[in-house]
Amino acid sequence: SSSGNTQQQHGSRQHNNGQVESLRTPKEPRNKVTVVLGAQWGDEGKGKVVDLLAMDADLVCRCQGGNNAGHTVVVDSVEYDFHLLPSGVLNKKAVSFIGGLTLSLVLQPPSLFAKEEACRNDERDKRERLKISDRAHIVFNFHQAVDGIQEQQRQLQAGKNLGTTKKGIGPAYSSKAARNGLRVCDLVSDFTVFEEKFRVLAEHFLTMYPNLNVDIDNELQQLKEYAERLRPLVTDGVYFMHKALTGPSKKILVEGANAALLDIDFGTYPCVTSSNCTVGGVCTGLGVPPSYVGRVYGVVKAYTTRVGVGAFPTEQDNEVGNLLQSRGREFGVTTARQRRCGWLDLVLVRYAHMVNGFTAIALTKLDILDTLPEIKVGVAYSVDDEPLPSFPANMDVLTRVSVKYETLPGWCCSTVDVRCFEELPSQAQSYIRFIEDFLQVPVKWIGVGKSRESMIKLF
Ligand code: 2SA
Ligand code: GDP
Ligand code: MG
Repeated sequence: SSSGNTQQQHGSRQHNNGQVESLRTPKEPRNKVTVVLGAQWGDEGKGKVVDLLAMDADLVCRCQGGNNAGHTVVVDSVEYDFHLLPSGVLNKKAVSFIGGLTLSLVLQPPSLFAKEEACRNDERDKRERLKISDRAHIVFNFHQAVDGIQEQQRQLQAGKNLGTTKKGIGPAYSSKAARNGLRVCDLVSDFTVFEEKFRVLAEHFLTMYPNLNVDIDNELQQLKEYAERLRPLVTDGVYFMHKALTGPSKKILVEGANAALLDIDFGTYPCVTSSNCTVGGVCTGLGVPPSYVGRVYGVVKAYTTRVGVGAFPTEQDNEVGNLLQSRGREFGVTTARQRRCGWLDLVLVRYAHMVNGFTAIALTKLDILDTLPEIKVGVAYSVDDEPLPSFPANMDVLTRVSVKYETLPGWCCSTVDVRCFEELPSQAQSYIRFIEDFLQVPVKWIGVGKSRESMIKLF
């Protein structure tokens, strides 16, 4: 019997060896994700690019930020604004996934249940088509109220606010980092435990901000209701993504919100948002291993805009800026604030490329430049006549840079009906080629209007 045992052990060892061998054979990641990221200060037209790519996607994910984002999609002359749901939700075949972002459950009514629901059919459809990660952090009423108070305090103390969207993003991410935040998994578990933690968190903010107006009991009552509405949509986000990445062939899209220069680590700190809006945020927000990150598309507006406070080297506080603002209808989608406008800053976009490693670029709003006889492009920075090798970390330095511009001829005719590169006026073609040469990244799409069709595909 002892020899029988040996054989058995030997046999199983051989079997294990076979498994080990096959584990050692390198395997290509199965369903890599395609990522769409803002390459400037936001509002580059990410929503439109995602909508276009989502037409044949199976899964569209948001991975960071919150309802500070405002993404516009125009289909059949109907304009949709998305704040929390991915812009791919218009494709009824795709599943929308809300991953590691801050989920606003601010009352009356929370964005998630508001007009975005209008895009959906019935309750059953919603359950199948919308999934929310159990690891998403929740933005509560007091987070939003504190955002407003902090902005007031910044203005009073240092004379400088950040120009936040006042959606509670900063305070909610602070709770996350302080490790007393509450997540979706807490909300849909034992409500008594959730209630206890919620009261502690609310009291914590009340201690810091005694004038804060919080109706804890009322909010808890509402949250209990929301928990029931959310429960069918909540899923283990990491396992959900793992199955999508390693299961049957799927087209997966990730929609970045905000943009590289608003990234908490790589943006124009402190005038930034509180999440990682660069490519790393895809991995940390969704639990996607880096080897599963496939194509990374940077969305670049043909000029630059910024909403909110902070340095903006190519800003044109003059007729050019006014023209870009009015022709481009540059107003915030979430707050209706007027966006500041200026020339395209390639130093900045090149910096965004250093961090994100763009596969290709979607250049939007080229049509807004149609009436300009000359177009300038920022190509280098210097401070006190000293050229800067790259994009400075220090906002005070960025405020003082002088920009070296290249002046390119305009085309002074409409591009809105153009649908292929060769039909663009030669000056517009040169503008695109200049950008590609400078960045050493190909331009894959050119936007010449708001609608889904107004997009020239180059390759
Ligand atoms: P927050 O609210 O804490 O994230 O604000 C911090 C900074 O981030 C900027 N930010 C944005 N910039 C451009 N677009 C955003 N979304 C909306 C839009 C903005 C709007 O699509 O138009 O409606 O005003 C967005 N969200 C945050 C913000 O201006 C602060 O500088
Ligand atoms: P996002 O936050 O990056 O999704 O961008 P927003 O939706 O906040 O802002 C972009 C605005 O530009 C929206 O009003 C879009 O409808 C519009 N838009 C996008 N691409 C183009 C384009 O190529 N031409 C024009 N004229 N408008 C565009
Ligand atoms: Mg926007």
